[in-house]
Amino acid sequence: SNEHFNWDEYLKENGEVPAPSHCFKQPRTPPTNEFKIDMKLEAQDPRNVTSICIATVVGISGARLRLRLDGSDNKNDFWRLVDSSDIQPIGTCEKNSGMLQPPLGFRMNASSWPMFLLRTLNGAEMAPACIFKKEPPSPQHNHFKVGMKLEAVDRKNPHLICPATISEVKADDIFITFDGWRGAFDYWCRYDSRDIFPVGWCGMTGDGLQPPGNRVSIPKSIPATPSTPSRLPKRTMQSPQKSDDVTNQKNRKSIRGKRPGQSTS
Ligand code: MLY
Repeated sequence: SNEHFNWDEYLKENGEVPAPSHCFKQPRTPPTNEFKIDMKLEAQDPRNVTSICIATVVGISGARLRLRLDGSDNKNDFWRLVDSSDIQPIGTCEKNSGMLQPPLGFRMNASSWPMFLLRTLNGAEMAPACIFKKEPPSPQHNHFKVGMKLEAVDRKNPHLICPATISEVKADDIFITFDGWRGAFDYWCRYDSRDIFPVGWCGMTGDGLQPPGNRVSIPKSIPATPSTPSRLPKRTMQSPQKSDDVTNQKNRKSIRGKRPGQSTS
Protein backbone atom coordinates (compact mmCIF):
# COMPACT_ATOMS: atom_id res chain seq x y z
CA SER A 1 0.00 0.00 0.00
CA ASN A 2 2.62 2.54 -1.06
CA GLU A 3 0.76 4.49 -3.71
CA HIS A 4 3.55 7.02 -4.05
CA PHE A 5 6.59 4.86 -4.49
CA ASN A 6 7.18 1.75 -6.56
CA TRP A 7 10.30 -0.29 -5.78
CA ASP A 8 10.10 -2.41 -8.95
CA GLU A 9 10.27 0.58 -11.25
CA TYR A 10 12.89 2.30 -9.11
CA LEU A 11 15.19 -0.73 -9.00
CA LYS A 12 14.82 -1.34 -12.72
CA GLU A 13 15.44 2.31 -13.62
CA ASN A 14 18.67 2.32 -11.69
CA GLY A 15 19.72 -1.30 -12.21
CA GLU A 16 19.97 -1.94 -8.48
CA VAL A 17 19.57 -5.00 -6.25
CA PRO A 18 17.61 -5.41 -3.03
CA ALA A 19 19.44 -6.93 -0.06
CA PRO A 20 18.20 -10.55 0.25
CA SER A 21 15.98 -11.25 3.25
CA HIS A 22 18.50 -13.60 4.90
CA CYS A 23 20.69 -10.52 5.55
CA PHE A 24 18.17 -9.15 8.07
CA LYS A 25 17.16 -9.86 11.64
CA GLN A 26 13.51 -9.74 10.61
CA PRO A 27 11.11 -12.62 10.02
CA ARG A 28 10.31 -13.34 6.36
CA THR A 29 6.67 -12.57 7.09
CA PRO A 30 6.18 -9.52 9.32
CA PRO A 31 4.49 -10.33 12.65
CA THR A 32 0.84 -9.33 12.99
CA ASN A 33 0.22 -6.33 15.19
CA GLU A 34 -2.61 -7.00 17.64
CA PHE A 35 -1.81 -4.18 20.03
CA LYS A 36 -4.34 -1.40 20.63
CA ILE A 37 -3.87 2.24 21.57
CA ASP A 38 -3.69 2.78 25.37
CA MET A 39 -2.52 -0.74 26.17
CA LYS A 40 0.21 -0.84 28.79
CA LEU A 41 3.33 -2.96 28.81
CA GLU A 42 6.86 -3.07 30.22
CA ALA A 43 9.63 -1.54 28.15
CA GLN A 44 13.31 -0.89 28.49
CA ASP A 45 13.92 2.86 28.92
CA PRO A 46 15.81 3.78 25.70
CA ARG A 47 17.65 6.54 27.55
CA ASN A 48 18.59 4.36 30.52
CA VAL A 49 18.72 0.79 29.24
CA THR A 50 19.18 -0.84 32.64
CA SER A 51 15.66 0.34 33.62
CA ILE A 52 12.43 -1.47 32.88
CA CYS A 53 9.52 0.98 32.90
CA ILE A 54 5.79 1.07 32.28
CA ALA A 55 4.93 2.21 28.76
CA THR A 56 1.70 3.02 26.99
CA VAL A 57 0.98 2.34 23.32
CA VAL A 58 0.27 5.79 21.86
CA GLY A 59 0.51 4.86 18.18
CA ILE A 60 0.50 1.88 15.87
CA SER A 61 1.99 1.53 12.39
CA GLY A 62 2.61 -1.72 10.57
CA ALA A 63 4.45 -4.11 12.89
CA ARG A 64 5.63 -1.25 15.13
CA LEU A 65 4.33 0.46 18.27
CA ARG A 66 4.81 4.05 19.25
CA LEU A 67 5.53 3.96 22.99
CA ARG A 68 5.52 6.57 25.75
CA LEU A 69 6.94 5.87 29.21
CA ASP A 70 4.42 6.57 31.96
CA GLY A 71 5.60 9.47 34.11
CA SER A 72 7.70 10.82 31.23
CA ASP A 73 6.85 13.63 28.81
CA ASN A 74 5.51 13.32 25.27
CA LYS A 75 8.82 14.44 23.74
CA ASN A 76 10.61 11.13 24.08
CA ASP A 77 8.30 8.69 22.34
CA PHE A 78 10.01 5.75 20.68
CA TRP A 79 9.08 2.94 18.31
CA ARG A 80 9.47 -0.80 18.83
CA LEU A 81 8.52 -3.82 16.73
CA VAL A 82 5.91 -6.14 18.27
CA ASP A 83 8.63 -8.85 18.32
CA SER A 84 11.20 -6.62 20.02
CA SER A 85 13.00 -8.06 23.05
CA ASP A 86 12.79 -4.57 24.61
CA ILE A 87 9.09 -5.02 25.43
CA GLN A 88 7.26 -7.55 27.58
CA PRO A 89 3.91 -8.04 29.35
CA ILE A 90 3.23 -6.27 32.64
CA GLY A 91 4.29 -8.53 35.48
CA THR A 92 7.37 -9.93 33.74
CA CYS A 93 9.77 -7.72 35.64
CA GLU A 94 8.34 -8.74 39.00
CA LYS A 95 8.29 -12.41 37.99
CA ASN A 96 12.04 -12.13 37.39
CA SER A 97 12.35 -10.43 40.80
CA GLY A 98 13.18 -7.09 39.17
CA MET A 99 11.74 -3.71 40.08
CA LEU A 100 9.91 -1.38 37.74
CA GLN A 101 11.79 1.91 37.56
CA PRO A 102 10.66 5.49 36.99
CA PRO A 103 11.68 6.69 33.50
CA LEU A 104 14.67 8.99 33.09
CA GLY A 105 13.24 12.47 33.60
CA PHE A 106 10.36 11.28 35.80
CA ARG A 107 8.20 14.36 36.09
CA MET A 108 7.51 13.99 39.82
CA ASN A 109 9.52 13.68 42.99
CA ALA A 110 11.22 10.27 43.13
CA SER A 111 9.53 9.57 46.45
CA SER A 112 6.14 9.61 44.77
CA TRP A 113 7.12 6.81 42.37
CA PRO A 114 5.60 3.84 44.30
CA MET A 115 2.23 5.54 44.53
CA PHE A 116 2.42 6.73 40.92
CA LEU A 117 3.10 3.14 39.82
CA LEU A 118 0.15 1.81 41.79
CA ARG A 119 -2.20 4.40 40.34
CA THR A 120 -0.88 3.91 36.81
CA LEU A 121 -1.49 0.17 36.83
CA ASN A 122 -4.82 0.32 38.64
CA GLY A 123 -7.53 -0.36 36.08
CA ALA A 124 -5.10 -0.08 33.15
CA GLU A 125 -5.61 -2.12 30.02
CA MET A 126 -2.62 -4.43 29.98
CA ALA A 127 -1.43 -5.89 26.69
CA PRO A 128 -2.02 -9.67 26.90
CA ALA A 129 1.07 -11.90 26.75
CA CYS A 130 -0.11 -13.65 23.56
CA ILE A 131 0.26 -10.52 21.39
CA PHE A 132 3.98 -10.19 22.14
CA LYS A 133 5.96 -12.05 19.47
CA LYS A 134 9.24 -13.86 19.90
CA GLU A 135 12.27 -11.98 18.65
CA PRO A 136 13.72 -13.56 15.48
CA PRO A 137 17.28 -14.94 15.56
CA SER A 138 20.18 -12.88 14.20
CA PRO A 139 21.80 -14.00 10.98
CA GLN A 140 25.14 -15.71 11.75
CA HIS A 141 27.16 -13.24 9.70
CA ASN A 142 27.00 -9.89 8.01
CA HIS A 143 25.87 -10.72 4.46
CA PHE A 144 25.29 -7.14 3.34
CA LYS A 145 27.23 -5.81 0.35
CA VAL A 146 27.79 -2.22 -0.72
CA GLY A 147 25.07 -1.04 -3.10
CA MET A 148 22.28 -3.26 -1.79
CA LYS A 149 18.88 -1.59 -1.34
CA LEU A 150 16.68 -1.79 1.72
CA GLU A 151 14.05 0.02 3.79
CA ALA A 152 15.39 1.77 6.89
CA VAL A 153 14.08 3.77 9.82
CA ASP A 154 15.10 7.43 9.66
CA ARG A 155 16.47 7.63 13.22
CA LYS A 156 15.98 11.39 13.39
CA ASN A 157 12.35 10.96 12.38
CA PRO A 158 11.77 7.42 13.64
CA HIS A 159 8.15 7.24 12.50
CA LEU A 160 9.49 7.25 8.92
CA ILE A 161 10.74 4.23 6.98
CA CYS A 162 12.57 5.13 3.78
CA PRO A 163 14.33 3.68 0.73
CA ALA A 164 18.01 3.33 1.58
CA THR A 165 21.31 1.89 0.40
CA ILE A 166 24.18 0.01 2.05
CA SER A 167 27.05 2.41 1.39
CA GLU A 168 29.83 0.85 3.47
CA VAL A 169 30.43 -2.45 5.21
CA LYS A 170 32.97 -2.79 8.03
CA ALA A 171 33.03 -6.11 9.93
CA ASP A 172 29.62 -6.35 11.65
CA ASP A 173 28.68 -2.76 10.88
CA ILE A 174 26.94 -1.25 7.87
CA PHE A 175 26.52 2.36 6.78
CA ILE A 176 22.93 3.23 5.82
CA THR A 177 22.40 6.15 3.46
CA PHE A 178 18.99 7.52 2.51
CA ASP A 179 18.20 7.72 -1.17
CA GLY A 180 17.79 11.29 -2.37
CA TRP A 181 19.01 12.90 0.89
CA ARG A 182 22.40 14.43 1.37
CA GLY A 183 23.83 12.62 4.35
CA ALA A 184 22.22 14.34 7.33
CA PHE A 185 20.20 11.21 8.12
CA ASP A 186 22.81 8.54 7.41
CA TYR A 187 24.02 6.24 10.19
CA TRP A 188 26.15 3.24 11.06
CA CYS A 189 24.46 0.26 12.66
CA ARG A 190 25.04 -3.45 13.18
CA TYR A 191 23.88 -5.81 10.44
CA ASP A 192 21.31 -7.26 12.85
CA SER A 193 19.69 -3.89 13.69
CA ARG A 194 15.90 -3.96 14.07
CA ASP A 195 15.69 -0.63 12.23
CA ILE A 196 16.38 -2.06 8.78
CA PHE A 197 14.06 -4.12 6.60
CA PRO A 198 14.10 -5.88 3.25
CA VAL A 199 12.60 -4.17 0.21
CA GLY A 200 8.85 -4.80 0.29
CA TRP A 201 8.54 -4.79 4.10
CA CYS A 202 6.34 -1.68 4.32
CA GLY A 203 4.23 -3.02 1.49
CA MET A 204 3.54 -6.12 3.61
CA THR A 205 2.97 -4.38 6.96
CA GLY A 206 0.93 -1.47 5.63
CA ASP A 207 3.47 1.12 6.81
CA GLY A 208 3.74 4.07 4.46
CA LEU A 209 7.16 3.89 2.82
CA GLN A 210 8.51 7.40 2.26
CA PRO A 211 9.43 8.28 -1.32
CA PRO A 212 13.15 8.97 -1.85
CA GLY A 213 14.25 12.58 -1.40
CA ASN A 214 15.00 14.77 -4.38
CA ARG A 215 18.58 15.72 -3.59
CA VAL A 216 21.54 14.74 -5.65
CA SER A 217 24.07 12.98 -3.48
CA ILE A 218 27.56 14.41 -3.50
CA PRO A 219 30.54 12.18 -2.65
CA LYS A 220 32.17 13.14 0.68
CA SER A 221 35.58 13.78 -0.89
CA ILE A 222 34.33 16.42 -3.32
CA PRO A 223 33.34 19.80 -1.87
CA ALA A 224 29.65 20.54 -2.41
CA THR A 225 29.07 22.93 -5.28
CA PRO A 226 25.70 24.36 -6.30
CA SER A 227 24.23 21.84 -8.70
CA THR A 228 22.60 22.96 -11.91
CA PRO A 229 19.01 21.92 -12.61
CA SER A 230 20.21 19.64 -15.40
CA ARG A 231 22.00 17.43 -12.86
CA LEU A 232 18.90 16.88 -10.75
CA PRO A 233 16.89 13.68 -11.13
CA LYS A 234 13.23 13.54 -12.21
CA ARG A 235 11.76 14.05 -8.75
CA THR A 236 13.04 17.61 -8.37
CA MET A 237 9.82 19.52 -8.18
CA GLN A 238 8.65 18.46 -4.73
CA SER A 239 9.13 20.46 -1.55
CA PRO A 240 12.29 22.40 -2.35
CA GLN A 241 11.80 24.39 0.85
CA LYS A 242 12.63 21.40 3.01
CA SER A 243 15.87 21.37 4.97
CA ASP A 244 19.04 19.31 4.36
CA ASP A 245 19.37 21.21 1.12
CA VAL A 246 22.67 22.78 0.22
CA THR A 247 21.68 23.33 -3.39
CA ASN A 248 21.59 27.09 -3.32
CA GLN A 249 24.13 29.50 -1.97
CA LYS A 250 21.60 31.42 0.10
CA ASN A 251 20.98 28.38 2.29
CA ARG A 252 24.55 27.36 2.76
CA LYS A 253 25.65 29.58 5.60
CA SER A 254 22.68 28.86 7.83
CA ILE A 255 22.85 25.16 7.20
CA ARG A 256 26.52 24.98 8.01
CA GLY A 257 25.84 26.65 11.35
CA LYS A 258 23.25 24.10 12.38
CA ARG A 259 23.95 21.23 14.68
CA PRO A 260 23.12 17.80 13.26
CA GLY A 261 19.53 16.94 13.91
CA GLN A 262 18.43 20.53 14.23
CA SER A 263 16.85 20.73 10.81
CA THR A 264 14.74 17.63 11.13
CA SER A 265 11.09 17.20 11.97
N1 MLY B 1 11.21 17.48 8.29
C1 MLY B 1 12.36 16.83 7.75
C2 MLY B 1 12.06 15.46 7.25
C3 MLY B 1 13.22 14.84 6.65
C4 MLY B 1 13.04 13.37 6.47
C5 MLY B 1 14.25 12.78 5.83
N2 MLY B 1 14.22 11.36 5.83
C6 MLY B 1 13.09 10.86 5.09
C7 MLY B 1 15.48 10.78 5.33
C8 MLY B 1 12.99 17.67 6.64
O1 MLY B 1 12.33 17.98 5.67
O2 MLY B 1 14.13 17.99 6.78
